[in-house]
Amino acid sequence: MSVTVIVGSQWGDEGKGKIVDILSEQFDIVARYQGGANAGHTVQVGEKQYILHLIPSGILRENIICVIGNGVVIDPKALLEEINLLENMGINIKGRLFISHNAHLIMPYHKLLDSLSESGSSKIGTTGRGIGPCYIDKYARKGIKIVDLLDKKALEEKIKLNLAEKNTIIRKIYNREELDVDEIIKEYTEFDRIIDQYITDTSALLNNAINEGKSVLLEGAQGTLLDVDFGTYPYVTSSNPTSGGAATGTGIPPTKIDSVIGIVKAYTTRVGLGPFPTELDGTQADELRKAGVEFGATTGRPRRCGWYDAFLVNYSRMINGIERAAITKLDVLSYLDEIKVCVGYEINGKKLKSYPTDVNRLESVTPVYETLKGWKKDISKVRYYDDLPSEAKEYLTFISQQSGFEIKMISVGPARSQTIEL
Ligand code: 2SA
Ligand code: GDP
Ligand code: MG
Repeated sequence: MSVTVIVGSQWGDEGKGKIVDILSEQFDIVARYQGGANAGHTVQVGEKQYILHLIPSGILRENIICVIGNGVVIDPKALLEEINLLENMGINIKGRLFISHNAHLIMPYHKLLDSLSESGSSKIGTTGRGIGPCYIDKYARKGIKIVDLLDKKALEEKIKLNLAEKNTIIRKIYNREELDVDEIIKEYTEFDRIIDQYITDTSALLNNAINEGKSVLLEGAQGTLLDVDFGTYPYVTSSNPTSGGAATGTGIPPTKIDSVIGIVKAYTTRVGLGPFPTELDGTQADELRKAGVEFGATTGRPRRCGWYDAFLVNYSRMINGIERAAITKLDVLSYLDEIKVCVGYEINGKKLKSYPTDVNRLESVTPVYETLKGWKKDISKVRYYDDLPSEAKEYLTFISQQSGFEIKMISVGPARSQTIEL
Protein backbone atom coordinates (compact mmCIF):
# COMPACT_ATOMS: atom_id res chain seq x y z
CA MET A 1 0.00 0.00 0.00
CA SER A 2 2.96 2.36 0.28
CA VAL A 3 2.34 4.31 -2.94
CA THR A 4 -1.19 3.85 -4.29
CA VAL A 5 -3.02 5.63 -7.09
CA ILE A 6 -6.77 6.21 -7.01
CA VAL A 7 -8.34 6.60 -10.45
CA GLY A 8 -11.83 7.30 -11.69
CA SER A 9 -12.74 4.41 -13.99
CA GLN A 10 -15.52 6.05 -15.98
CA TRP A 11 -16.34 9.69 -16.79
CA GLY A 12 -15.65 11.05 -13.30
CA ASP A 13 -17.85 11.52 -10.22
CA GLU A 14 -17.47 7.87 -9.27
CA GLY A 15 -17.17 8.88 -5.61
CA LYS A 16 -13.37 9.26 -5.49
CA GLY A 17 -13.63 11.88 -2.73
CA LYS A 18 -15.43 9.51 -0.37
CA ILE A 19 -13.07 6.60 -1.02
CA VAL A 20 -9.90 8.77 -0.75
CA ASP A 21 -11.22 10.09 2.57
CA ILE A 22 -11.71 6.54 3.84
CA LEU A 23 -8.42 5.13 2.55
CA SER A 24 -6.39 8.17 3.61
CA GLU A 25 -6.62 7.01 7.21
CA GLN A 26 -3.94 4.42 6.30
CA PHE A 27 -1.63 6.92 4.54
CA ASP A 28 0.80 9.66 5.55
CA ILE A 29 0.40 11.87 2.47
CA VAL A 30 -2.36 12.46 -0.08
CA ALA A 31 -1.37 14.18 -3.35
CA ARG A 32 -3.37 15.50 -6.32
CA TYR A 33 -1.66 15.05 -9.70
CA GLN A 34 -3.74 16.70 -12.45
CA GLY A 35 -6.72 18.89 -13.25
CA GLY A 36 -7.73 21.90 -11.24
CA ALA A 37 -10.80 23.47 -9.71
CA ASN A 38 -12.92 21.73 -12.36
CA ALA A 39 -12.97 18.74 -10.00
CA GLY A 40 -15.62 18.39 -7.35
CA HIS A 41 -14.93 15.72 -4.74
CA THR A 42 -17.67 15.40 -2.17
CA VAL A 43 -16.94 14.00 1.27
CA GLN A 44 -19.48 13.60 4.01
CA VAL A 45 -18.18 13.51 7.57
CA GLY A 46 -20.96 13.18 10.12
CA GLU A 47 -23.44 15.99 9.46
CA LYS A 48 -20.93 18.04 7.48
CA GLN A 49 -20.48 17.89 3.71
CA TYR A 50 -17.24 19.12 2.16
CA ILE A 51 -16.80 19.69 -1.58
CA LEU A 52 -13.13 19.79 -2.47
CA HIS A 53 -11.99 21.24 -5.78
CA LEU A 54 -8.21 21.66 -5.55
CA ILE A 55 -7.15 20.49 -2.13
CA PRO A 56 -6.76 16.70 -1.77
CA SER A 57 -9.57 14.95 0.11
CA GLY A 58 -7.00 13.79 2.71
CA ILE A 59 -7.14 17.28 4.26
CA LEU A 60 -10.14 16.22 6.33
CA ARG A 61 -7.97 13.91 8.47
CA GLU A 62 -5.85 15.97 10.83
CA ASN A 63 -2.55 14.08 10.72
CA ILE A 64 -2.29 13.84 6.94
CA ILE A 65 -0.02 15.98 4.77
CA CYS A 66 -1.59 17.12 1.50
CA VAL A 67 0.26 17.93 -1.71
CA ILE A 68 -0.88 19.71 -4.85
CA GLY A 69 1.49 18.31 -7.46
CA ASN A 70 3.16 19.91 -10.46
CA GLY A 71 0.55 18.43 -12.84
CA VAL A 72 -2.27 20.44 -11.29
CA VAL A 73 -3.32 23.83 -12.67
CA ILE A 74 -4.01 26.27 -9.86
CA ASP A 75 -6.50 29.09 -9.79
CA PRO A 76 -5.26 31.08 -6.78
CA LYS A 77 -8.65 32.66 -6.28
CA ALA A 78 -10.37 29.27 -6.11
CA LEU A 79 -7.57 27.97 -3.87
CA LEU A 80 -7.90 30.80 -1.37
CA GLU A 81 -11.68 30.45 -1.31
CA GLU A 82 -11.28 26.75 -0.59
CA ILE A 83 -8.71 27.34 2.16
CA ASN A 84 -11.00 29.93 3.79
CA LEU A 85 -14.04 27.69 3.54
CA LEU A 86 -12.23 24.73 5.06
CA GLU A 87 -10.71 26.84 7.85
CA ASN A 88 -14.16 28.22 8.65
CA MET A 89 -15.39 24.64 8.89
CA GLY A 90 -12.68 23.91 11.47
CA ILE A 91 -10.05 22.27 9.24
CA ASN A 92 -6.45 23.22 9.92
CA ILE A 93 -4.54 23.87 6.68
CA LYS A 94 -1.33 25.62 7.72
CA GLY A 95 1.68 23.32 7.88
CA ARG A 96 -0.31 20.52 6.21
CA LEU A 97 -0.68 21.75 2.63
CA PHE A 98 2.23 21.90 0.18
CA ILE A 99 1.95 23.26 -3.35
CA SER A 100 4.40 22.46 -6.14
CA HIS A 101 6.52 25.37 -7.31
CA ASN A 102 6.23 23.83 -10.78
CA ALA A 103 2.43 23.85 -10.99
CA HIS A 104 0.95 26.23 -13.55
CA LEU A 105 -1.30 29.14 -12.64
CA ILE A 106 -4.74 29.69 -14.07
CA MET A 107 -4.95 33.33 -15.08
CA PRO A 108 -8.10 35.45 -15.56
CA TYR A 109 -7.64 35.23 -19.35
CA HIS A 110 -7.74 31.43 -19.18
CA LYS A 111 -11.16 31.50 -17.57
CA LEU A 112 -12.42 34.12 -20.02
CA LEU A 113 -11.09 32.20 -23.05
CA ASP A 114 -12.63 28.98 -21.72
CA SER A 115 -16.07 30.54 -21.52
CA LEU A 116 -15.68 32.37 -24.87
CA SER A 117 -14.65 29.23 -26.76
CA GLU A 118 -17.61 27.39 -25.21
CA SER A 119 -19.95 29.97 -26.68
CA GLY A 120 -19.07 28.83 -30.22
CA SER A 121 -19.99 25.70 -32.18
CA SER A 122 -17.08 23.57 -30.95
CA LYS A 123 -18.52 23.26 -27.46
CA ILE A 124 -17.13 20.55 -25.14
CA GLY A 125 -19.32 21.27 -22.13
CA THR A 126 -16.40 22.36 -19.95
CA THR A 127 -16.74 23.51 -16.36
CA GLY A 128 -15.58 27.01 -17.41
CA ARG A 129 -12.74 26.98 -14.90
CA GLY A 130 -10.01 27.88 -17.42
CA ILE A 131 -8.50 24.39 -17.44
CA GLY A 132 -8.06 23.87 -21.20
CA PRO A 133 -6.55 27.31 -21.96
CA CYS A 134 -4.12 26.97 -19.03
CA TYR A 135 -2.84 23.58 -20.24
CA ILE A 136 -2.59 25.02 -23.77
CA ASP A 137 -0.17 27.66 -22.45
CA LYS A 138 1.74 25.05 -20.45
CA TYR A 139 2.39 22.95 -23.53
CA ALA A 140 2.98 26.02 -25.72
CA ARG A 141 5.67 26.94 -23.16
CA LYS A 142 4.01 30.26 -22.40
CA GLY A 143 2.54 29.36 -19.04
CA ILE A 144 3.07 31.14 -15.75
CA LYS A 145 4.16 28.84 -12.96
CA ILE A 146 3.82 29.15 -9.20
CA VAL A 147 7.59 29.71 -9.01
CA ASP A 148 7.19 32.83 -11.20
CA LEU A 149 5.31 34.50 -8.36
CA LEU A 150 8.61 34.77 -6.49
CA ASP A 151 10.24 37.15 -8.97
CA LYS A 152 8.01 40.22 -9.29
CA LYS A 153 9.80 41.72 -12.28
CA ALA A 154 9.80 38.51 -14.29
CA LEU A 155 6.18 37.91 -13.32
CA GLU A 156 5.15 41.33 -14.64
CA GLU A 157 7.00 40.68 -17.90
CA LYS A 158 5.34 37.29 -18.38
CA ILE A 159 1.86 38.61 -17.63
CA LYS A 160 2.38 41.51 -20.03
CA LEU A 161 3.61 39.24 -22.82
CA ASN A 162 0.76 36.78 -22.37
CA LEU A 163 -1.87 39.43 -22.08
CA ALA A 164 -0.75 41.23 -25.24
CA GLU A 165 -1.43 38.02 -27.16
CA LYS A 166 -4.62 37.08 -25.30
CA ASN A 167 -6.12 40.56 -25.52
CA THR A 168 -5.72 40.48 -29.31
CA ILE A 169 -7.72 37.24 -29.42
CA ILE A 170 -10.31 38.57 -26.96
CA ARG A 171 -10.78 41.73 -29.01
CA LYS A 172 -10.33 40.51 -32.60
CA ILE A 173 -11.93 37.07 -32.46
CA TYR A 174 -14.51 37.49 -29.74
CA ASN A 175 -15.09 41.24 -29.92
CA ARG A 176 -14.89 41.53 -26.14
CA GLU A 177 -13.33 44.10 -23.86
CA GLU A 178 -9.61 43.58 -23.16
CA LEU A 179 -8.38 42.63 -19.69
CA ASP A 180 -6.40 45.13 -17.65
CA VAL A 181 -2.78 44.14 -17.15
CA ASP A 182 -2.16 46.21 -14.01
CA GLU A 183 -5.17 44.72 -12.28
CA ILE A 184 -3.91 41.18 -12.95
CA ILE A 185 -0.39 42.01 -11.76
CA LYS A 186 -1.80 43.52 -8.56
CA GLU A 187 -4.09 40.55 -7.97
CA TYR A 188 -1.38 37.92 -8.49
CA THR A 189 1.19 39.79 -6.38
CA GLU A 190 -1.33 39.74 -3.54
CA PHE A 191 -1.93 35.98 -4.06
CA ASP A 192 1.78 35.37 -3.70
CA ARG A 193 1.80 37.10 -0.32
CA ILE A 194 -0.82 34.64 0.95
CA ILE A 195 0.19 31.37 -0.70
CA ASP A 196 3.95 31.75 -0.36
CA GLN A 197 3.90 29.73 2.87
CA TYR A 198 2.56 26.65 1.03
CA ILE A 199 4.99 26.60 -1.90
CA THR A 200 7.79 24.06 -2.07
CA ASP A 201 9.56 21.50 -4.24
CA THR A 202 6.88 18.84 -3.80
CA SER A 203 8.60 16.16 -5.93
CA ALA A 204 11.57 16.30 -3.52
CA LEU A 205 9.17 16.29 -0.57
CA LEU A 206 7.33 13.23 -1.91
CA ASN A 207 10.43 11.27 -2.90
CA ASN A 208 12.14 11.98 0.44
CA ALA A 209 9.02 10.88 2.28
CA ILE A 210 8.83 7.64 0.28
CA ASN A 211 12.52 6.96 0.97
CA GLU A 212 11.80 7.39 4.68
CA GLY A 213 9.11 4.70 4.42
CA LYS A 214 6.10 7.02 4.37
CA SER A 215 3.01 6.05 2.38
CA VAL A 216 1.42 8.19 -0.34
CA LEU A 217 -2.06 8.11 -1.82
CA LEU A 218 -2.25 9.75 -5.23
CA GLU A 219 -5.69 11.19 -5.91
CA GLY A 220 -6.83 11.45 -9.51
CA ALA A 221 -9.57 13.86 -10.50
CA GLN A 222 -12.12 13.39 -13.33
CA GLY A 223 -12.02 9.92 -14.94
CA THR A 224 -10.31 7.66 -17.47
CA LEU A 225 -12.67 8.39 -20.36
CA LEU A 226 -11.97 12.12 -19.84
CA ASP A 227 -8.21 11.57 -20.25
CA VAL A 228 -6.74 13.71 -23.04
CA ASP A 229 -4.90 10.66 -24.49
CA PHE A 230 -7.17 7.73 -23.63
CA GLY A 231 -10.61 9.32 -23.37
CA THR A 232 -13.33 10.25 -25.83
CA TYR A 233 -11.29 13.05 -27.46
CA PRO A 234 -12.12 15.91 -28.02
CA TYR A 235 -14.80 15.52 -25.32
CA VAL A 236 -12.21 15.19 -22.59
CA THR A 237 -10.41 17.32 -20.05
CA SER A 238 -6.93 18.64 -20.90
CA SER A 239 -4.89 16.41 -18.58
CA ASN A 240 -4.15 12.76 -17.76
CA PRO A 241 -6.41 11.48 -14.96
CA THR A 242 -5.21 7.93 -15.75
CA SER A 243 -2.61 6.29 -13.50
CA GLY A 244 0.29 7.28 -15.77
CA GLY A 245 -0.48 10.91 -14.99
CA ALA A 246 0.24 10.22 -11.32
CA ALA A 247 3.95 9.88 -12.08
CA THR A 248 4.34 12.90 -14.37
CA GLY A 249 1.99 14.98 -12.22
CA THR A 250 3.97 14.51 -9.00
CA GLY A 251 7.53 13.48 -9.87
CA ILE A 252 7.12 10.10 -8.18
CA PRO A 253 8.78 7.61 -10.56
CA PRO A 254 6.58 4.79 -11.97
CA THR A 255 8.89 2.25 -10.31
CA LYS A 256 7.77 3.56 -6.90
CA ILE A 257 4.05 3.07 -7.54
CA ASP A 258 2.81 -0.12 -5.87
CA SER A 259 -0.84 -0.32 -6.74
CA VAL A 260 -3.75 1.27 -8.56
CA ILE A 261 -7.27 1.23 -7.17
CA GLY A 262 -10.12 1.95 -9.56
CA ILE A 263 -13.19 3.75 -8.31
CA VAL A 264 -16.11 2.25 -10.18
CA LYS A 265 -19.65 3.57 -9.96
CA ALA A 266 -22.31 0.82 -10.06
CA TYR A 267 -23.85 2.61 -13.07
CA THR A 268 -22.50 5.29 -15.44
CA THR A 269 -22.72 9.07 -15.50
CA ARG A 270 -21.21 11.78 -17.61
CA VAL A 271 -21.35 15.57 -17.37
CA GLY A 272 -20.57 17.62 -20.46
CA LEU A 273 -20.89 16.66 -24.11
CA GLY A 274 -19.66 13.60 -25.99
CA PRO A 275 -20.68 10.01 -26.75
CA PHE A 276 -22.22 7.86 -24.02
CA PRO A 277 -23.38 4.49 -25.42
CA THR A 278 -25.34 3.26 -22.37
CA GLU A 279 -27.05 6.59 -21.70
CA LEU A 280 -30.70 6.48 -20.64
CA ASP A 281 -33.26 9.10 -21.57
CA GLY A 282 -36.66 10.28 -20.44
CA THR A 283 -38.11 9.00 -17.17
CA GLN A 284 -35.52 6.24 -16.79
CA ALA A 285 -32.71 8.80 -16.78
CA ASP A 286 -34.61 11.15 -14.48
CA GLU A 287 -35.25 8.34 -11.97
CA LEU A 288 -31.58 7.33 -11.87
CA ARG A 289 -30.43 10.97 -11.58
CA LYS A 290 -32.86 11.50 -8.71
CA ALA A 291 -31.88 8.29 -6.92
CA GLY A 292 -28.15 9.05 -7.24
CA VAL A 293 -28.48 12.85 -6.78
CA GLU A 294 -26.45 13.22 -9.96
CA PHE A 295 -25.67 16.92 -10.23
CA GLY A 296 -22.24 18.49 -10.86
CA ALA A 297 -20.33 19.11 -7.63
CA THR A 298 -18.65 22.18 -9.17
CA THR A 299 -21.22 23.58 -11.60
CA GLY A 300 -24.49 22.01 -10.41
CA ARG A 301 -25.20 20.73 -13.95
CA PRO A 302 -27.51 17.68 -14.18
CA ARG A 303 -25.36 14.64 -14.98
CA ARG A 304 -26.29 12.34 -17.82
CA CYS A 305 -27.08 8.85 -16.46
CA GLY A 306 -26.95 5.33 -17.89
CA TRP A 307 -26.37 1.61 -17.29
CA TYR A 308 -23.09 0.13 -16.09
CA ASP A 309 -20.73 -0.37 -19.01
CA ALA A 310 -18.46 -3.34 -18.35
CA PHE A 311 -16.76 -2.99 -21.75
CA LEU A 312 -15.76 0.58 -20.89
CA VAL A 313 -14.51 -0.30 -17.40
CA ASN A 314 -12.57 -3.25 -18.81
CA TYR A 315 -10.77 -0.76 -21.09
CA SER A 316 -10.19 1.50 -18.10
CA ARG A 317 -8.77 -1.45 -16.12
CA MET A 318 -6.28 -2.08 -18.93
CA ILE A 319 -5.14 1.54 -19.31
CA ASN A 320 -4.74 2.14 -15.58
CA GLY A 321 -3.54 -1.27 -14.45
CA ILE A 322 -6.43 -1.60 -12.00
CA GLU A 323 -6.37 -4.82 -10.02
CA ARG A 324 -8.76 -3.92 -7.25
CA ALA A 325 -11.80 -1.68 -7.32
CA ALA A 326 -14.09 0.15 -4.95
CA ILE A 327 -17.67 -0.13 -6.20
CA THR A 328 -19.65 2.95 -5.26
CA LYS A 329 -23.31 3.95 -5.15
CA LEU A 330 -24.61 0.38 -5.22
CA ASP A 331 -27.48 1.55 -2.96
CA VAL A 332 -28.71 3.85 -5.76
CA LEU A 333 -29.80 0.85 -7.88
CA SER A 334 -32.06 -0.57 -5.15
CA TYR A 335 -35.27 0.83 -6.71
CA LEU A 336 -34.90 -1.13 -9.96
CA ASP A 337 -36.76 -4.38 -10.79
CA GLU A 338 -34.19 -5.23 -13.44
CA ILE A 339 -30.71 -3.84 -14.05
CA LYS A 340 -28.96 -3.87 -17.41
CA VAL A 341 -25.21 -4.25 -17.84
CA CYS A 342 -23.45 -3.54 -21.12
CA VAL A 343 -21.06 -6.39 -21.91
CA GLY A 344 -19.82 -5.24 -25.32
CA TYR A 345 -20.50 -3.11 -28.38
CA GLU A 346 -21.56 -3.99 -31.92
CA ILE A 347 -21.25 -2.04 -35.14
CA ASN A 348 -23.37 -3.40 -38.03
CA GLY A 349 -23.91 -6.62 -36.07
CA LYS A 350 -20.17 -7.17 -35.56
CA LYS A 351 -18.84 -7.34 -32.01
CA LEU A 352 -15.93 -4.99 -31.27
CA LYS A 353 -12.77 -6.51 -29.82
CA SER A 354 -11.30 -3.35 -28.33
CA TYR A 355 -12.77 -0.17 -26.92
CA PRO A 356 -13.31 2.52 -29.59
CA THR A 357 -12.44 5.93 -28.17
CA ASP A 358 -12.79 7.52 -31.60
CA VAL A 359 -15.96 9.54 -31.17
CA ASN A 360 -17.43 8.78 -34.59
CA ARG A 361 -17.13 5.04 -34.02
CA LEU A 362 -18.37 5.37 -30.46
CA GLU A 363 -21.44 7.32 -31.63
CA SER A 364 -22.35 4.45 -33.96
CA VAL A 365 -22.06 1.47 -31.57
CA THR A 366 -24.98 -0.58 -30.31
CA PRO A 367 -24.44 -1.75 -26.73
CA VAL A 368 -25.02 -5.44 -26.02
CA TYR A 369 -26.83 -5.89 -22.71
CA GLU A 370 -27.37 -8.63 -20.18
CA THR A 371 -30.26 -8.14 -17.80
CA LEU A 372 -29.91 -8.96 -14.11
CA LYS A 373 -32.54 -9.12 -11.40
CA GLY A 374 -32.76 -6.17 -9.00
CA TRP A 375 -32.78 -6.67 -5.21
CA LYS A 376 -35.48 -4.12 -4.38
CA LYS A 377 -34.31 -3.73 -0.79
CA ASP A 378 -32.68 -0.86 1.06
CA ILE A 379 -29.01 -1.83 1.37
CA SER A 380 -27.76 1.49 2.77
CA LYS A 381 -27.46 0.03 6.27
CA VAL A 382 -25.63 -3.16 5.23
CA ARG A 383 -22.05 -3.30 6.59
CA TYR A 384 -20.97 -6.86 5.71
CA TYR A 385 -20.84 -8.48 2.30
CA ASP A 386 -22.68 -11.57 3.56
CA ASP A 387 -25.65 -9.42 4.54
CA LEU A 388 -26.21 -8.12 1.01
CA PRO A 389 -29.24 -9.56 -0.86
CA SER A 390 -28.26 -12.43 -3.18
CA GLU A 391 -29.24 -10.39 -6.28
CA ALA A 392 -26.85 -7.60 -5.22
CA LYS A 393 -24.04 -10.14 -4.77
CA GLU A 394 -24.81 -11.57 -8.22
CA TYR A 395 -24.68 -8.08 -9.70
CA LEU A 396 -21.30 -7.40 -8.07
CA THR A 397 -19.88 -10.75 -9.18
CA PHE A 398 -21.12 -10.18 -12.72
CA ILE A 399 -19.68 -6.69 -13.13
CA SER A 400 -16.34 -7.62 -11.58
CA GLN A 401 -16.00 -10.67 -13.86
CA GLN A 402 -17.02 -8.71 -16.94
CA SER A 403 -14.64 -5.84 -16.18
CA GLY A 404 -11.83 -8.04 -14.89
CA PHE A 405 -11.12 -6.64 -11.43
CA GLU A 406 -11.34 -7.83 -7.85
CA ILE A 407 -13.63 -5.92 -5.50
CA LYS A 408 -11.89 -4.33 -2.52
CA MET A 409 -14.66 -2.18 -1.16
CA ILE A 410 -18.37 -1.54 -1.68
CA SER A 411 -19.96 1.79 -0.91
CA VAL A 412 -23.67 1.88 -0.05
CA GLY A 413 -24.11 5.55 0.84
CA PRO A 414 -22.18 8.83 1.09
CA ALA A 415 -21.23 8.49 4.77
CA ARG A 416 -17.93 7.02 5.98
CA SER A 417 -19.80 4.28 7.81
CA GLN A 418 -21.71 3.21 4.69
CA THR A 419 -18.82 1.14 3.44
CA ILE A 420 -18.29 -2.62 3.15
CA GLU A 421 -14.64 -3.76 3.20
CA LEU A 422 -13.77 -7.09 1.58
P1 2SA B 1 -12.87 21.00 -18.32
O1 2SA B 1 -13.58 22.04 -17.49
O2 2SA B 1 -12.07 21.60 -19.43
O3 2SA B 1 -12.10 20.02 -17.50
O4 2SA B 1 -14.05 20.18 -19.04
C1 2SA B 1 -13.77 19.21 -20.01
C2 2SA B 1 -14.64 17.96 -19.84
O5 2SA B 1 -14.31 17.35 -18.57
C3 2SA B 1 -15.48 17.20 -17.81
N1 2SA B 1 -15.20 17.38 -16.37
C4 2SA B 1 -15.84 16.70 -15.42
N2 2SA B 1 -16.66 15.63 -15.50
C5 2SA B 1 -17.16 15.18 -14.34
N3 2SA B 1 -16.96 15.80 -13.12
C6 2SA B 1 -16.14 16.87 -13.04
N4 2SA B 1 -16.15 17.64 -11.93
C7 2SA B 1 -17.42 18.28 -11.50
C8 2SA B 1 -18.20 17.34 -10.59
C9 2SA B 1 -18.22 18.70 -12.74
C10 2SA B 1 -19.33 19.70 -12.57
O6 2SA B 1 -17.57 16.78 -9.69
O7 2SA B 1 -19.40 17.17 -10.75
O8 2SA B 1 -19.64 20.19 -11.49
O9 2SA B 1 -19.94 20.04 -13.63
C11 2SA B 1 -15.50 17.33 -14.20
N5 2SA B 1 -14.59 18.29 -14.44
C12 2SA B 1 -14.41 18.30 -15.79
C13 2SA B 1 -16.40 18.33 -18.30
O10 2SA B 1 -17.75 18.11 -17.95
C14 2SA B 1 -16.14 18.29 -19.79
O11 2SA B 1 -16.85 17.22 -20.35
P1 GDP C 1 -15.88 12.37 -7.28
O1 GDP C 1 -15.69 13.53 -8.19
O2 GDP C 1 -15.50 11.08 -7.90
O3 GDP C 1 -15.23 12.57 -5.94
O4 GDP C 1 -17.45 12.25 -6.99
P2 GDP C 1 -18.48 13.44 -6.64
O5 GDP C 1 -18.26 13.90 -5.27
O6 GDP C 1 -18.46 14.47 -7.72
O7 GDP C 1 -19.85 12.69 -6.79
C1 GDP C 1 -20.16 11.55 -6.03
C2 GDP C 1 -21.43 11.83 -5.19
O8 GDP C 1 -21.96 10.62 -4.70
C3 GDP C 1 -21.16 12.68 -3.96
O9 GDP C 1 -22.29 13.49 -3.72
C4 GDP C 1 -20.98 11.65 -2.84
O10 GDP C 1 -21.35 12.16 -1.56
C5 GDP C 1 -21.96 10.60 -3.27
N1 GDP C 1 -21.60 9.22 -2.90
C6 GDP C 1 -20.36 8.65 -2.83
N2 GDP C 1 -20.47 7.32 -2.59
C7 GDP C 1 -21.80 7.06 -2.51
C8 GDP C 1 -22.55 5.87 -2.31
O11 GDP C 1 -22.03 4.77 -2.18
N3 GDP C 1 -23.92 5.99 -2.33
C9 GDP C 1 -24.56 7.18 -2.50
N4 GDP C 1 -25.88 7.20 -2.51
N5 GDP C 1 -23.87 8.32 -2.70
C10 GDP C 1 -22.53 8.26 -2.70
MG1 MG D 1 -16.81 15.00 -9.01
